[in-house]
Amino acid sequence: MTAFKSGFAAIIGRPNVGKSTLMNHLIGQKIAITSNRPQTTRNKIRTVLTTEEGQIVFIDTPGFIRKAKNRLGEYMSDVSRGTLADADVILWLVEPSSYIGDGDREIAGILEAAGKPVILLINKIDTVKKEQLLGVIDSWKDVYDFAEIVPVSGLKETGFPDLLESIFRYLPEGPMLYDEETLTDQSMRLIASEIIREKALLSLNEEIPHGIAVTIERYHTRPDGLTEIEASIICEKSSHKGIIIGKGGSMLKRIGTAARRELEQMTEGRVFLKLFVKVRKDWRDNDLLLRDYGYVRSDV
Ligand SMILES: Nc1nc2c(ncn2[C@@H]2O[C@H](COP(=O)(O)OP(=O)(O)OP(=O)(O)O)[C@@H](O)[C@H]2O)c(=O)[nH]1
Ligand SMILES: [Mg+2]
Repeated sequence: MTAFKSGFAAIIGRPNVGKSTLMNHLIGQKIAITSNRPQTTRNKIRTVLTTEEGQIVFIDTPGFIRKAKNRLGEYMSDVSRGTLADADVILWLVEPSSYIGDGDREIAGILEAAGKPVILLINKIDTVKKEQLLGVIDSWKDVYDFAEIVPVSGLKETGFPDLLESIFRYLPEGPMLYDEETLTDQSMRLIASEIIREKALLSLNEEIPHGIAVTIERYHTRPDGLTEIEASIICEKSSHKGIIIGKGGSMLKRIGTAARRELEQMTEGRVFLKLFVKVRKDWRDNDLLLRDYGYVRSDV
């Protein structure tokens, strides 16, 4: 019997490479929202995987961006960088492509300074042929002094046994950090706000999704099991408000129905969801509003 291990594995990389999808599939439950739009994740999200070998606390992070366009972007950038200090091992996810951009080189520089073991995860290998993959590994291996390189597909759950084995190699011996049943540090209230944001991201086009936040005004589970949720979708302009509500309320209804269905699955009960839309001009550059919406610097 080897000793029980425990520690933190930070999941980092450029936007949209599949960090949140990978984490959800590793723990076997959707906790972090995902979408095909870059910069979906805005905060760090901890989830826990407990096996016989040990306990891995995954930390999902916002994608690394080179230049933030507003205060929210700066905040997200700080969250990503700040996470490195807490990690025992860093999982750097990349697309299965031989192209290595300036953003990737910048990440390599940041990791150099952090001085932690880094496992390169070549993700989304379901989208490339085996022959191509060898070329991709070859292009990446000199970008950084990687502890290991592991090809995976978060979506198809390919390469997971190898990945877990690699992660455990870099975790110290230690006790359980969370009790065995714990899956995440996220409250249901927070998860609910994120699910609503995800459905808005998926339903809306163009620039609007980046400018929205969701706040939960009321979250109450009645004795009969029905959960009542009132939430506001915050946007930046009144023209956006019209689009979010849609013709005769059709867009808001679509977002609400999709969110309610997923919330009902999660809570295993009925959900009554009431959505409002509010305009808060330029909230992404307003420190007070950022705090109100859960982007709190002291948490970084
Ligand atoms: N084919 C394929 N698609 C994937 C895989 N993993 C993620 N995706 C897709 O890639 C897109 C981005 O996934 P996310 O998990 O939201 O990516 P992320 O890195 O967390 O993105 P940010 O939070 O914006 O930084 C989504 O459309 C996913 O469905 C994979 O293994 N294979
Ligand atoms: Mg994400």
